[in-house]
Amino acid sequence: MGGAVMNETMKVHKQEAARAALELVRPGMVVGLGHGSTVLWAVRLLGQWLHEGKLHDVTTVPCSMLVEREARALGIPLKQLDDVSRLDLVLDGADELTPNLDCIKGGGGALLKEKILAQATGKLVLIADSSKLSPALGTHWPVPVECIPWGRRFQAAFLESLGATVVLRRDAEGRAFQTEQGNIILDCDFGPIADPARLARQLAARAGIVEHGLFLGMAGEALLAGPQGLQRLR
Ligand code: ABF
Repeated sequence: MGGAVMNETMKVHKQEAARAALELVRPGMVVGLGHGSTVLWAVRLLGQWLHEGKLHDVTTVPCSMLVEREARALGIPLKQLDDVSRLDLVLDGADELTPNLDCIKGGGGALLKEKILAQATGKLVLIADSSKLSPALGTHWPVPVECIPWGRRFQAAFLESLGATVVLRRDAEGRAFQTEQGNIILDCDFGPIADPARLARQLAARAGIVEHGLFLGMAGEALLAGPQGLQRLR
């Protein structure tokens, strides 16, 4: 399948997953918004539904400036996390996920604030193209590790000692990518990870590592769209 056809097909799947997630939104809800293109499709559809009156009285809490800009441009009510007392639902994407809903996130660089949102709600719903489903985390996607810039070479050496091939994430201009918090990201290719929980503990214990992209046991549901239609994993 050619790249353009693949992209168009994946776009349709992401839109399908986003639509299915919006069916979970009820009037009066406070909904956290993660980052990524699938969430952006949900934001665009939410804006349309609010405009058409299909939905009303929804407040969103975006976790990235990019998604916040899109929500604001569409007239979607939004608040900062510290201005709400609860998050009824969080919609977010994933880079790779396993059938038990563990996932790797952070391909878009927003993993820290995404994980804050994920831990602030009782209902994290992942939305993705079904191609993100994998037998083991790390099969198709590196684990993003957000570090403070100071001492990054020592962090890279530590991550290599855990078995990773480490790449400093760069922006389009070739500069070290900066997260919204001013940190760097080391993309760590471990290959298929036999014990994600153990790796997560090792990463969390390391001074200088701010956050990592292993989201384990956090999602309550995943809506995956693909050639076989919509899959709902719980
Ligand atoms: C965000 O969405 C990130 O954690 C993840 O990297 C990205 C997935 O992007 P997309 O929805 O564009 O596939 O949640």
